[in-house]
Amino acid sequence: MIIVKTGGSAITDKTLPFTPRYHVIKGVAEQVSQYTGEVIIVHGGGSYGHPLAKEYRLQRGFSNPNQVMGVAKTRLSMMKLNTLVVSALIDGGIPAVSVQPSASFICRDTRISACFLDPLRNLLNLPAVPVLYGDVVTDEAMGFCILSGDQIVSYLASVFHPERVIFGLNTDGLYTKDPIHEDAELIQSISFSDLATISGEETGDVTRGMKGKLAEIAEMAGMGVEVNLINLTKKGTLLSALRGSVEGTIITERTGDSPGIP
Ligand code: IP8
Repeated sequence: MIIVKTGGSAITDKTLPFTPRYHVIKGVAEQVSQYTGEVIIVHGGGSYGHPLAKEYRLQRGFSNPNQVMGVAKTRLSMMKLNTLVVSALIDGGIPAVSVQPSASFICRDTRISACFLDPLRNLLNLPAVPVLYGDVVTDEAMGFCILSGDQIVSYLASVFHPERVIFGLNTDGLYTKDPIHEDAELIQSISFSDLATISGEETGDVTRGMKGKLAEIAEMAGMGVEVNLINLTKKGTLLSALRGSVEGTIITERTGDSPGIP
């Protein structure tokens, strides 16, 4: 099995609210349709999730009854983006089936504390391609919280032990520092233990951008899963990665020196 996370910054234009990048979503569908192995897809929120979550301060949980309308609007918005993604996958000939995270996961203090994954398991057995997404879910301590697609991915990795997890970004992979700096260099390979030396930037997302992503990736250490970071906005990178040829960053259990860090 391979779990693919399609990042919200790649599949939406984050500078404009509620703006999908249709060509990237269609590209994902075209590439996944050419891969015959078992896949779970999880997508991020991008401009369908983060602006609303921020407006209603959903990431800190319940403090005000007015936020409940924000919960409703954010869920609806994520369902709209999910419908676009699932429709493109179906148009590409993939039996993609939406799995609503807010109906299958519960959090406690923003971390997944309970879930019901039998429907997802049954879908895999059919075999269908389950499609999940970052969502606003109920939280036993905080009322509600934002559950990032990245946390869903690391949780599913701990349950299903995929051989690989692929994160599709709008940059080429992991850099030695924020790629806005000219001397930032792309890291081709790094171990989970060396990840802590990389200071991922916070992009203003409610789920903390690359910093949050790196924290979730670190959760996968010791699971024996290889993590790949690729640029989803570049043609063919997803299919290559699905087939084992990664143009981007490879994160593995390997310890010791990291020759991939320039
Ligand atoms: O983009 C966030 O998911 P992410 C989802 O995977 C919402 O961090 C609702 C903001």
